[in-house]
Amino acid sequence: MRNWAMMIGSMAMSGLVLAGCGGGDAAPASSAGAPAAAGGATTVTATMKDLTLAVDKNSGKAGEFTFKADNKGALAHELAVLKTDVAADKIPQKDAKADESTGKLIGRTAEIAAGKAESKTVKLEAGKYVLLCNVPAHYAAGMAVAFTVQ
Ligand SMILES: [Cu+2]
Repeated sequence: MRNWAMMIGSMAMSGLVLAGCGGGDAAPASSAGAPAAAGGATTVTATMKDLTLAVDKNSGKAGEFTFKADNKGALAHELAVLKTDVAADKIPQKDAKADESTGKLIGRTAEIAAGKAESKTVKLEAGKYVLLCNVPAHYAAGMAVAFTVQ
């Protein structure tokens, strides 16, 4: 967690001060202005570059997940959570994008400018998901990763 100090700062700002929480995975971290539900949310950090997408974990237990999308690239990116059994690199494409209608879109961030980060909290049931950036041509370039919920 390289942004630990930053997250502590934003949690303090939003009043989410941890009291004796020992669980690294369960820390309700989020960007300022979008506090995660208290307790229990699994935080997944997605780091985006031009044009890659990497996550600090690729699975978790059913429940609330806070995806923190950190855009370290020079282009604008987004993070979408799609429920699908299709492999991350095999989603059919339409108009230079992954065809989200082939799965179930659970949520997405707004488009994130270069150097910015945005968090999205969603509730996920057990199953297979793909995390992707669906800015035109970015999915085809490889901005997608599999995510499993147990
Ligand atoms: Cu992108």
